[in-house]
Amino acid sequence: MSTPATRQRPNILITGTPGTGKSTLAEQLADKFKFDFIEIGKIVKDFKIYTAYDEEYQSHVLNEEKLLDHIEDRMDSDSGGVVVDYHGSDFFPERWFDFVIVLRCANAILFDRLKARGYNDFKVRENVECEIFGSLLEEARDAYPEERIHELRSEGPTDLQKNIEKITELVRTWKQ
Ligand code: DAT
Repeated sequence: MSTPATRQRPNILITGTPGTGKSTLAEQLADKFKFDFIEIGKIVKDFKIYTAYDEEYQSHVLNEEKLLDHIEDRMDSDSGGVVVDYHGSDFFPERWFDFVIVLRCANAILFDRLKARGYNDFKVRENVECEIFGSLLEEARDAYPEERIHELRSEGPTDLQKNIEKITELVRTWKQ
């Protein structure tokens, strides 16, 4: 069983409302640090780790237990060095993550991104409301110690660069 105390490299969770830029950031971080990238949404689809399809949300309902089993060996390895991207945080074991990055985005920008993705009106509205209420930040705060959580703005290319720099610094000074 791996914990922040036993890990050689940190594990990073990138969370936030769909469309806030998680996979964009996570991919670049994994590439920069030579970390493994676990894109939960892709794994769920590729390995059919869901219980049903929700027509209204136009998405699969995640089988959380099966997903945890699927990634457990990698996440519980003391080598660490994993970037995980998911729009949820509270069902992962708390010990798995050294940094929990919560991306935030202005409603109008998020709206345009989700529309561009072809989401239906219901799904766009649900996600924009989720962002307005800060639901994913609250979820992270309920599940992880405050010092591991970093709320970062993700609205434009400058933010992306700043966020990469900020997380690079966190990784560099980790355990110092
Ligand atoms: P998520 O993985 O959270 O669903 P994404 O990484 O797929 O989000 O990004 C959604 C869209 O927004 C995509 O078209 C890329 C764009 N995007 C992401 N981060 C951005 C940023 N910092 N500046 C401008 N556009 C960004």
